[in-house]
This record gives sequence, structure tokens and C-alpha cells, in this order.
Amino acid sequence: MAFSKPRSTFLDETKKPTLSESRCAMLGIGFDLTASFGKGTRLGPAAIIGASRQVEFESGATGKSLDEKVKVHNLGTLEYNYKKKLSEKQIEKETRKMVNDAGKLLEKPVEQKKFLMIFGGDHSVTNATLNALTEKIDGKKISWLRLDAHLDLRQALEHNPLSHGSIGRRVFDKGIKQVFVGIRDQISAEEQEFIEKNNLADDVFYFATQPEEMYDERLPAWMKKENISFTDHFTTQQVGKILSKLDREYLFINIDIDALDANEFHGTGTPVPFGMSYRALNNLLYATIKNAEEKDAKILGFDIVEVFPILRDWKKGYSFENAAVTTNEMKAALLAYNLLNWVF
Ligand SMILES: [Mn+2]
Repeated sequence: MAFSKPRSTFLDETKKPTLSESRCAMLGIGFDLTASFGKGTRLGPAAIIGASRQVEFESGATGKSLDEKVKVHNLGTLEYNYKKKLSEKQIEKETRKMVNDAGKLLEKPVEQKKFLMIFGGDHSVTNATLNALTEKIDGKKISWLRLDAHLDLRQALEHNPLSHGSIGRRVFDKGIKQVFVGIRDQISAEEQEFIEKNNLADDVFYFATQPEEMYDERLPAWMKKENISFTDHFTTQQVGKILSKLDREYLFINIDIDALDANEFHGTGTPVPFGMSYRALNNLLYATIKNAEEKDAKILGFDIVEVFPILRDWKKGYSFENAAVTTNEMKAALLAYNLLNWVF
């Protein structure tokens, strides 16, 4: 593991505020060992933070410069690069190590109640945030907005309970109220059973992968017709239902970028078609922040995971130098900018 010390912060490369003077703490976790399809998300944090330099500090509707509204302390970026192919056992061990490394860095910010902004890495990196938060806050007090194409409700994937494919299950284990949004309805048998057994059907909001008539003929017990979108966004009524379920004292926003349609965001570990539009995601996040404000719920922070930088030259493989800043990283950086702007 390499640790890249912060040279500067989000947006502004000339500033480096300390933790105590900042209301937000930013961490990059460049780990993609559990990715089963595309590897490369370990370069996500560097790409997103790099792209943030190109985001203007203010816009027509935002008014005050974000930079003046909120100071962001950069905790640094953990970088994991494995040259050799590892066994399942070794991968699990390395995942635990990553969760511990990141957990240590998050201890102080969580204790000081800083707003967290975390960039991955594959979805396994969320385990570190999950553990750090639930060390201090009872999971029964937390709502968790999960934006994702996948449920990730398997007990373990490739024998690794900390895998990207099990993060939903780990969140569930903590007693957290999780609302799944953007899920494509290609679900493993294990996950179908889990939803039925735990009565989660009403908490899962799908994007259909089949024509609408087919769902009229055959709707399984793990799907609610009123929770299915047949377009690239959820209806006002569906969004209202999603927000009504985020009803606990605290809220965390967990964004797996593959919630977006594969055409809207192709740089991700497991791209899936039939997803959400970028604008719909942006609107949903805005509504979520406003809803939390109205309910007086405290937003603990957010993470954006599974961002996969595009390479200039595929033959050369992954290195920071070979990752081209494209619209993908810019989309992730602008989402992070917007979230901070709406919260602060
Ligand atoms: Mn996913």
C-alpha cells in the first residue's frame, strides 16, 4: 500500500485547510482488488480530485463560491497496487487490511463529527466508512441511501464477505435502514430469497430491463410494480416514496456510479444498461438533501465508488500518467461539488 499525502484539497490546489478548521473531511481509497469485472477503479480518487480542479467554484444558481462556504480537509489517498495475482484467501486478507487502514484515517473525523466525502475504489471500500460510522452511531439511527445497479446482498462473493458484492448485506447487518435505488432487476437467487425473507421488497426501486407488459404477466414476490421505472428516472411519486423511507436521525449517501446508465457513465467496474440519467441522479440527490433538512436529519456524508478512469492507451495498462481525465471523472467531481453545495 502506498499513501499519497495530500498536496492540496478538493477544487482548489492552492489550499490545504487543517482538519480542525474544516467541516468536511475527504478521503480517497484507491482499492479495486475485489472487482470481478473491470479493474482500474483504484485510480478513481486521483482522477476525481484531479478533475475537480476544472470545476468552477460558483454557478448561476449557487451564488457564493463553494470554497468560501465549506473548507475541505484532505485526509489523503490510499493507493493499493498488486502486481501478482492473489488467491481468494489473500484477497480477503488484503481487503481487511484496506478496511483497517482507511478506518484508522476516518476515526478522528468521525469523532469530530466532520462531514465525510469519500472516493473509491471498488464498492468494498464502503466497508471502512460503514465500520467507522457505526463505531460511534447506532445503526438503528441511520438511514442509508444506496444508489446502485446491484443489490450486493450476497453473504459473500468469492468467499469474501467484504467484497463489493456483499456491501449491501454488511450495511443490513448493522441494523441500518437501507433504501436501494437504481437496481436493475437481474438478481441472484440468493438475493431474491433474502429480500423475501427480510421483507425488503418495498425498499428496492428498480429500473426494468424488460418491456412493461412482461411484468404484468409475471411479477415475482421480490418486486413491487409501483417501485419499477420503465424510463431513465423515477416518477415524482416514486421519489416521494424513496424520500419517505429515509426517516431516521442520520443519513449516509452511498453512490455506486453504476446506478447511472452505462451510456451516461461507461467508466465503471461493472457497467449496466437501462440505468438512471445523470440529470435524474442529480435531481434525486438534491431532493434527498432538502428532505433531510426538512426532517432535521443529520447528513453524515457521502461516498462515490466504482469510478473507473479512462485510459489514453489501453496497451500501456493502468498508471496515473496513463489515465486521461474525461467526462466520467468530471461527472463524479461535479456530483461531489453539488452535494457539498447543497449541504453547506
Ligand atoms: Mn454496483
